[in-house]
Amino acid sequence: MVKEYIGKLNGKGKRIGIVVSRFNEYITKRLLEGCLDELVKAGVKKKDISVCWVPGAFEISLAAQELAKKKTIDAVICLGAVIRGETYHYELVAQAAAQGIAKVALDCSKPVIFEVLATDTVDQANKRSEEVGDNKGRDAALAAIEMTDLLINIKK
Ligand code: INI
Repeated sequence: MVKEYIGKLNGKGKRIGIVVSRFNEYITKRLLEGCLDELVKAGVKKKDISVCWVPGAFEISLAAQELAKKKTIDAVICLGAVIRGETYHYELVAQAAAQGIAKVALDCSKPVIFEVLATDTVDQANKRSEEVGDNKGRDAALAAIEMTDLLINIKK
């Protein structure tokens, strides 16, 4: 008999930290709204959600690390928007965010969800953060809940 571990999309009792960057706030605000809506729909209580704002995507991993270290947080969701063309150091910011966030997940052994959009254009970023329609903040919420549930089941 094969043993299978799965994570269910049940947010009941799950405690979620969200780090969101102010840079390109018109995009990240919509990611946050989609994320919060999906968390609550999945059963996460508002009192169990903490939101932490940082200046830009580069700063996300440090705040994510501090949240992930807390015993009262089960998973951290990282939301940001890095758009090519706005700066020559696009690659540096996007890569630092991705690597930093991946490191926090492994160092803290907790789900740390990466939803820092990295797009060529503002249009592409808009299409991934729609109020109604595609919104990567919603996907991030579901990934956080599934991974939190999965880790609970693996550790049983
Ligand atoms: N931060 C972003 O979140 N998105 C960007 O597109 C971006 N660009 O293009 O520069 C950006 N830069 C700021 C960076 O994240 C830091 O806040 C800043 O370098 C201070 O450390």
